[in-house]
Amino acid sequence: MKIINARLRASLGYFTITCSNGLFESITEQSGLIESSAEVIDAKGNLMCAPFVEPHIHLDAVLTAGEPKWNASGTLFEGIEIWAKRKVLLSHEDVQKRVLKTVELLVENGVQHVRTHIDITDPDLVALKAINALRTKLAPYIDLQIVAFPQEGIMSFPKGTELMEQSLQHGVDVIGGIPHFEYTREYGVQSVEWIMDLAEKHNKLVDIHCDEIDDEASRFLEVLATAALEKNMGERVTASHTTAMHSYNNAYCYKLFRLLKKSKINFVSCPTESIHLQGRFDTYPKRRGITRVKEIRDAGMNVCFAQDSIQDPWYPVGNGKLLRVLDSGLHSCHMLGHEDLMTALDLITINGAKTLNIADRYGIEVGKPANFIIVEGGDDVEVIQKQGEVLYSVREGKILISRQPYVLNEKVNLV
Ligand code: 17E
Ligand code: FE2
Repeated sequence: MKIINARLRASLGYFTITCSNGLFESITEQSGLIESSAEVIDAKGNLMCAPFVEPHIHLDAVLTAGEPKWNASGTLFEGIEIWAKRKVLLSHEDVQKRVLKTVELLVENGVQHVRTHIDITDPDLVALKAINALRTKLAPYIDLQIVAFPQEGIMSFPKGTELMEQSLQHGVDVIGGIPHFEYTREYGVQSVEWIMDLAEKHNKLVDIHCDEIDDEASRFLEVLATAALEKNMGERVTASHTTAMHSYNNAYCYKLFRLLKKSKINFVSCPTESIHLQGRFDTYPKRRGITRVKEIRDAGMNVCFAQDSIQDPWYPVGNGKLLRVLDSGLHSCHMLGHEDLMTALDLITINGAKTLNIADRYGIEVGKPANFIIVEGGDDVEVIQKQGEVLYSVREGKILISRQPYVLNEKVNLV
C-alpha cells in the first residue's frame, strides 16, 4: 500500500508513505504534490495521523437512552438509578447487538483503540461475558481494553469485592472503581487501596472513576496518586473525570499537583459528559464541572479526552465522533489559543494511547503497525476548524473505511 500527498502532524510539506505486511515500511518527504494514479491512496494534502483513541466509554450501556425512562434531572445519580433498572434486563444478545452497532460508529469515525468500562455490579456479569466474547470478532477493527467497573461501589455493594475478583476470570485488563459513590469517605479510601493492591497482585492496569462530583471535599485523587507513587505504578494508572478538581480551592490544588506530577498517573476528561452531568445542583453561576485539563497538560502530565457515553442513561446524544468531543472540550477548557490548537489532536490520539499503555505500537513510524486515518484538513488547526470527516481509516494495511470529500457542483463558483 502506498499513500501520497499526505501531510503529517508537526511537519510541513507532503509525504509518501508505504506499508507492507501490515507495517509502515517507509516515510519520505516529497518535493511537492505528485500526480495521482489508480494504485495509490491520494491524501490530497489532508492530514494522515494515527487513529483516534477512545480511552473511556461504557459500551455495556450504549444505545439504551430512555429505557426504562429518560434522565429528567440530568444528574449522574439519576443515571445510575435508571441504569440499575435497565441492568437487570440485560441479555447476551441485547448487549452484543448494541456494542456491535456502536463499534461500527467508532470505526466509521476513525477510532481503532478503545477502553470500555463494564459494570460488574451484576451477580451474573452478563455484560462483561457478552463483551469479552466479542473480542476476536472485533480485533480486525479495534483493540479493546476492558475495565471491571463497579458502578454501584465495591465496599457498598453486596459481594462487591467478590464480583471484582470474579470479573478477572472474564478478560478484564483494567481494574476500575468509584470511590466518590461509596457510602462513606472511609469506604472510598478503602476501595482505592483495595483496587491498587488487586491490580498490583494481578499485574493489571487501573482506571478509576475518581471524584466525578461537584463536591470540593471529594479528594480520592490524592489517595489514588499516593498509592500509585508508593507502588511505582503511575504510568499504568488513570484517574477518570476528576471533576471535583474544578471546585478545589487553588491552594489545595497547587499542593495536590506536586503529588500528581510525581505519581505520573494519566488523566481522562469527558468534556461533553461533564458539562452535561455536572453543575446540576448549582443555580447561577453554574460550574462547568470539568477537570483542569489545561493546567494538567501545562504541568507536563498526560491528559486525554473521551466520549464516555453514547445515548445512554447519562447522556442522550453522542455518535462516535471524537472530533466533536475535542471541539467541545477545547471550548469549555479555554483551550482555543493558537498554541493549544496546534497540538489539539494529541488529546484524542497519542495522549489516549499513553493512557492505554499502547504507545509502543502506536504512531506513524517505520516498523510500527500500519494503522492510520486520513482526516480532512492539513494540520491540527485546520482539522478543528473544518470539523471535517475521516476520509480513510486503515488498520494493518487494510482499508476499514473510505469516503469522498464533497464535490462542488461545477455551476457553483464563489471564489
Ligand atoms: N457511570 C458513571 O459513574 N459515570 C459516568 N460518567 C457514566 C456512567 C457515563
Ligand atoms: Fe465513565
